[in-house]
Amino acid sequence: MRTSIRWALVLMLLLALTACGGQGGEATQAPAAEDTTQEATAEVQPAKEIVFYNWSEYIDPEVYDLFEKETGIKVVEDNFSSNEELLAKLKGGVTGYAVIVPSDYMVNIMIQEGLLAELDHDNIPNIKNLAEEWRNVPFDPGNKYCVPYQWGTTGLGYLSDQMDEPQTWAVLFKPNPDAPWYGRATMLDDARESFAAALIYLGYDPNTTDEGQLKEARDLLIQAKPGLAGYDSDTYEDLLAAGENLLAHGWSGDFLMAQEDNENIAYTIPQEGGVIWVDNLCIPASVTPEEKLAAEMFINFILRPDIGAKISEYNYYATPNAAAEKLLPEDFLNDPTVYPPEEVRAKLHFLKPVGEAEALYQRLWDEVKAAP
Ligand code: SPD
Repeated sequence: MRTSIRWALVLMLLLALTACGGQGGEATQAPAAEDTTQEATAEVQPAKEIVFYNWSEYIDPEVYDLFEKETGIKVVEDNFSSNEELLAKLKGGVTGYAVIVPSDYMVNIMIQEGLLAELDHDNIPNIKNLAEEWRNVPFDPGNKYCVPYQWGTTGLGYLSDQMDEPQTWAVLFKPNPDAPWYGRATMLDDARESFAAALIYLGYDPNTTDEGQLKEARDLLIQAKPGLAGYDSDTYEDLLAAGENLLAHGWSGDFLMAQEDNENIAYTIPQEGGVIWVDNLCIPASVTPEEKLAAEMFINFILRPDIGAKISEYNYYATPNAAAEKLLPEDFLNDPTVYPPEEVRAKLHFLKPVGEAEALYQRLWDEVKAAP
């Protein structure tokens, strides 16, 4: 390559980097073309459109517009309601999803099943923005396959103008026909989450593989059914906001988001404890090279400090991105629903893979769902 052309390219690259310097993150661009060798013709170009398979209401849709404006890549969103639904889709051989959002224990399962692609960290320089504690998570050391997206807790949301703060999971597991929330309460439509609530109430490990303990939890979940309006992981917070239900088992940020519609919504972790989790951005092994590059560019964009902060301000979940956290307002950082205080954190459990017992959880959950 002639020297003058080389310098022109260097200058253009510098200008592009300067243009995005104000964001505090690395440029979200396809990696610059190497010198004009024969391999350059075979270089992968990012897909023009990718599908993001996500939990519902979990990202500010404006992020898609900003990403498209910057890269020309369109992101289309599809939703799932539980980790098991996501796993079944991938195991069933579905293709076309470029970025998925499994929780901690499910990342572990998916790695073991060979369902995830390894990330090319060269395409995700903003990974450096992650807080140290999220760089080496036990389910994916060194972020080889995934990048933590948001974290939160599972507890009880309730209408504080219609009932006192629930102190114990007994509000669900000892149904009382005289309680105002009887028949106006929901539990998550999620085997591991609902079993975790029952196991924690019983004083057992929420990751137990003991069949006797699991059957006890199944019986407790069945016992709770008459007091429930149903199992729901997608609209429970809206039903609370609308005053249709008074009590719901669900995820912290969803209740905070619903507070925008009903200021009486409150959230608590019962005295027996609850679940803490982190959801992660990962790429299925089935992607094409073009989708993979576009997916990595999208993940890199999400890891930009301003975008990370924007997402947390939208969905009210805590960010694992230290640089993004610096941009969040004080009242957000001091909100105990987002960042539980130490004494509450001590009562929270991460769900872990349970190996062969996974099938037992699913079978017992089917029995719960089928019971009257
Ligand atoms: N509306 C977004 C909810 C995200 C919940 N993910 C948590 C899964 C924990 N098992």
